[in-house]
Amino acid sequence: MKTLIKDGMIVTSEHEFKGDILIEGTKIEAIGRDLRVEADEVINAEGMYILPGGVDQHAHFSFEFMGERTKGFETTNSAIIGGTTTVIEFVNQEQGKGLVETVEDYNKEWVEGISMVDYSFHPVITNPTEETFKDIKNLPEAGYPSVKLFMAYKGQFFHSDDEAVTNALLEAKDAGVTVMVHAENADLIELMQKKAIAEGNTNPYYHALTRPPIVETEATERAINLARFAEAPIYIVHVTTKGAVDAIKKAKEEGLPVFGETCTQYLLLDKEYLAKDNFEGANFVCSPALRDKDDQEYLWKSLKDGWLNAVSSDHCSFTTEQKKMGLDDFRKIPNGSPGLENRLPMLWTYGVETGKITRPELVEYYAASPARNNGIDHKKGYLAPGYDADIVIYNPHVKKKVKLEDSLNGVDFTIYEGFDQVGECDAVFLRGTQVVKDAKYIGEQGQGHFVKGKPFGTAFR
Ligand code: DUC
Ligand code: ZN
Ligand code: ZN
Repeated sequence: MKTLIKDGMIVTSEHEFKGDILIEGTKIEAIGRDLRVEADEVINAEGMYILPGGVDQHAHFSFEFMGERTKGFETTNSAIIGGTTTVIEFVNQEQGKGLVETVEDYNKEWVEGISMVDYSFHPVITNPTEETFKDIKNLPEAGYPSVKLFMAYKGQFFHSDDEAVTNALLEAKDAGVTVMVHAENADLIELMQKKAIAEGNTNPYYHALTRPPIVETEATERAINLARFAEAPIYIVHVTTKGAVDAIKKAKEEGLPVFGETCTQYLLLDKEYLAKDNFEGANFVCSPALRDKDDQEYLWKSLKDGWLNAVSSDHCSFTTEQKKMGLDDFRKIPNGSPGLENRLPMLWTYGVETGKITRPELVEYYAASPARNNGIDHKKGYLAPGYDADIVIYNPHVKKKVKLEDSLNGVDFTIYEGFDQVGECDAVFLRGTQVVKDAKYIGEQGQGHFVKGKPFGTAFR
């Protein structure tokens, strides 16, 4: 089957030009002006932008918080409708199992045959034993060339101390495995949380007040120092605040291999959303907490200046019912908010349309760079012959508002409700198969494939 997409504005991470793309089977066969080829189907993309399918390197379809679990891969059509064709999922190590074993079992039970998006995995260390650290060197062969540790969340089974982070860094560096950390100071958070609760401050707003920017800045600086000690690269996930960006910037200026991403919600939302009435603020409880408008501006600038190298979603779908677990105590509100489907349209609307980033920069942060970071850039994140035909045809003429009724996130709210949206994914192709048509999802459950990542991603290059 050959499909020819004609006369669209093709956007790569370097430039944009008017042209055609020929898909043959699952791959991009050719790109150019006025391709003179026979095709089974010809799509006129005049007036549209053609982007590579997005790669979201930070998703939680299986996050567990105090026994509550997020919606799973049966809701990954929400990724596709938002132009993301590959997600990389964090999988918490199960007690009594190794990292590779955990991911393989998780894939079989929860992902394979269910996912609508192509996928890969980041194992998360929860059992910091010598055996676990030794297992890190087996990750590249299995195709998961990264490992994550949570410096936050004291008392939870997935919390890691500095010793664990350092051991992971020491073990990962020769194997080309990228160590990712969620950097927040767990002790400081606990101290502030206890004080807030003792003073009777139980509502969601205190989630933000007890995780101020300093807890992230301090842990980011510490993580960088642990990497400096281990002489290993490090990747800081969901950077939200000026102090943390500055720590990364300073390390880069010293020549250290330190990298970081931010997420859509930290670019668009601020902590006042947690003050919404009727416990609605709980929907905006994620960690790190939402910050202030100044931080948002600094994050946009940091993308522009190259201090941060990706924008992820940190997609994490808990329902309002699940959030109610923390009705009387904000510490029990499951952390996380959905947002995969909004990542591209919000970056377009609030980044490209406002001139904060260019279209090629958008492609870099939402597709190409996350593909390189995770060693899948031989197949994903680019529009070029030989690559998987993961393609978005973006219609920039649509103007609408984000509404729950249009959402596929599987829960009963969206954190971008009422936000203006410029443009939408008119068509999406996943390995050559059309899975969005006329802005509607038309794919099938189980169409997603595992993507094997290669070691020595960006952090090592
Ligand atoms: N933060 C969240 O908000 N959700 C999932 C995990 C995390 O660290
Ligand atoms: Zn995190
Ligand atoms: Zn996360």
